[in-house]
Amino acid sequence: MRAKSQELFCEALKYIPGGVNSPVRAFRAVGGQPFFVNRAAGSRIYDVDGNDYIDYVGTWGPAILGHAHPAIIQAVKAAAELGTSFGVPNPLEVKMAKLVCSAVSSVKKVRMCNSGTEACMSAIRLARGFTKRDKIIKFDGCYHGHADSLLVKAGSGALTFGTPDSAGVPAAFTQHTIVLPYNDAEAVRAAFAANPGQIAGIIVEPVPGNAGLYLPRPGYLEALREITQADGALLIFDEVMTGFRLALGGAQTRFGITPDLSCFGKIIGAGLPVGAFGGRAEIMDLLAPLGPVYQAGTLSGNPLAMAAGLAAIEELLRGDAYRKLEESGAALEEGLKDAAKSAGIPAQFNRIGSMFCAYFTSEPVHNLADAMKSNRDRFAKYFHGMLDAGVYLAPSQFEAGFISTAHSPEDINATVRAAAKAMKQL
Ligand code: HOZ
Repeated sequence: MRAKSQELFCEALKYIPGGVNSPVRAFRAVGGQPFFVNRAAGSRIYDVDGNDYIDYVGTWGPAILGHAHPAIIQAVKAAAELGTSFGVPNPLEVKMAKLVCSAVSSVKKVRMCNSGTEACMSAIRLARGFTKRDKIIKFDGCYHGHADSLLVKAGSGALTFGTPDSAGVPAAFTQHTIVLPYNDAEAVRAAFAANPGQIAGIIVEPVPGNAGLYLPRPGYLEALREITQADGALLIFDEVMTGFRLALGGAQTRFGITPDLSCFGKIIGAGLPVGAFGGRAEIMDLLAPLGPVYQAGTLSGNPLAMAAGLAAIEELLRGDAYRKLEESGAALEEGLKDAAKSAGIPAQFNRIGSMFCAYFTSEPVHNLADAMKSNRDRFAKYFHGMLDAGVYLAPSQFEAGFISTAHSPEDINATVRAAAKAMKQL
């Protein structure tokens, strides 16, 4: 059925570790082999074998407008005609910085980089430089990219493949990382009480989307804000997934919290490699060349990436994208819940806006320990059932799904029909 993909994968295995350039793509968590895609448009991706799929991975978040949106393609083409990289400032960087600062009110200054990993790594360095403290708090199951000090009880591929604490990271590099359960404000209070004046900051995905998806309990993010403020530590929101997705101003706008620093990626580059971090001006001004915290990048502020991101954000500003995403999300949630119920399968469907995740457990999922109770064999069967019906979900229990504005009501209905069939076979 996917002979060409199989052939490519065999070839890839010879030259690329595991045959993939990012581990979750290898399908190891669900079994089988990845398919190879050579085209994507709107809500669909097309494999080299002539199959198409309704896509809920959306290139892991960036494709909020669907794939190959005409405004983005046009912007990238126009930028490419003028040169692919300059290594000196370009006007699009200024436009992007202004746009980010106006969309996210906590961000007074912003620096562009090349990935979410870079953004989080740099924000942590900046927090340490600003507070002159070493310790940081992260939460288990949260994933902030693959920088050494953050690969502790990490989510996403690290969790999927059972290496949440990666080999190759010296213990000394993570000795200042305190890991706590998510959604437990008392644990945070206790950590601050045990380490007074020593914690540089908390880094948190306000809505964790790298162990599936779960939501902050009412008051939890507020507590993080209050505790950090009282101790002189910084609150860093990793909005690589949620930024420009849950609202133009991200999760922080949706929940009404003002972090000190925020990290972005994904949508802000519209599918080109981009990250960004920003926040209070007096903190950001510690970055080189103004201050002593070093951070740099040859391709940072790349004109193609800026053009793509600007086109995406301008498109989001223009339409009623967030209303549409909410409607599609609600319809999908209702349909999938019904499908599980009529199949008699215990399942939790967590969703916020256009992000979602199904867990196969009868208990609500609020943190990593709850997420781990999901029946992963069942998830793998469900994944393949959906794939066979032409619906592509992330090939791991520990990833979120993403809906785009290109997903039509027909796409959602087709997905619900596929789920109803797949769930009956679990
Ligand atoms: N860590 C990414 C999702 N949370 C996966 C990236 C990829 O495989 O492209």
